Amino acid sequence: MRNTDKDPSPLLVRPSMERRTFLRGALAAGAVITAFGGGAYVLADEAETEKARAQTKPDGRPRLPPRQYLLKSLRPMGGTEGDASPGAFRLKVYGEVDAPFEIDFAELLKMPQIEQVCDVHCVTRWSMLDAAWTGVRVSDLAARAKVKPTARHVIFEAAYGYTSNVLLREAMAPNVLVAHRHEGKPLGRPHGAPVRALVPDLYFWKSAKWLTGIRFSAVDRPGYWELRGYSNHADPWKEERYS
Ligand SMILES: Nc1nc2c(c(=O)[nH]1)N[C@H]1C(S)=C(S)[C@@H](COP(=O)(O)O)O[C@H]1N2
Ligand SMILES: [Mo]
Repeated sequence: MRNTDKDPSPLLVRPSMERRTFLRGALAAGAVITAFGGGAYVLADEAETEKARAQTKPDGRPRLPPRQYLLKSLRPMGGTEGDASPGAFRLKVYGEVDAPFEIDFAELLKMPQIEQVCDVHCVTRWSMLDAAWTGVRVSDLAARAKVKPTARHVIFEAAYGYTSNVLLREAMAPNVLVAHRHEGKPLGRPHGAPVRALVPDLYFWKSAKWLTGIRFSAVDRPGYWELRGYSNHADPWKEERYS
């Protein structure tokens, strides 16, 4: 499989970090940066960043993981887009389960809907705080599929073969969703419309856009970025960036 050239993937962005740091120093906060091939994004101001750095999460971890800076909105990071129409959407939930199933968009909306505000952290060092999302808990999908006790891993499957792997234990966290709304609107196409995974506590590449399947597995299956030098686990607070 391939990702488009346009994709400012972690791999492509990594060598340009010094330039990014330079830009950050050189530009006024709030400046709209139009990145080559990557879409526009807006930096948060220093005051917001300092405020976030001073905060801690309820479990004592700092609000902002090490060496992250703030954006005011998600930065579209590219990837090969799937079919964005809700009408075409099917989600396959299968693998190490007793009751595999497939649902369409209308059926997804009939499941319990979670509205949550959370932070996300990209390995290219931007974070976005307090983003509003709506979706269905992966744990609710797992319960419906009757996941077998032998399952240990969740593989998120997306358009054009993109996958990401998450430990089952971590994917069952209440803040892990398949999300279809962001900031009060249907998910935008660059952000994975109609449905993406949302795993807020791991680097954002685990949050597969244009989601097509959730596969439960007894064995681990490193995904697209995990096979290309990125951490298998991807905990932003431990700075698990590369493998
Ligand atoms: N299907 C798919 N999902 C993907 C990617 C991708 O290339 N393809 N990129 C990942 C990466 S590296 C990041 S940082 C986030 C970016 O999400 P955003 O474009 O909504 O900011 O999506 C993740 N999900
Ligand atoms: Mo990323």
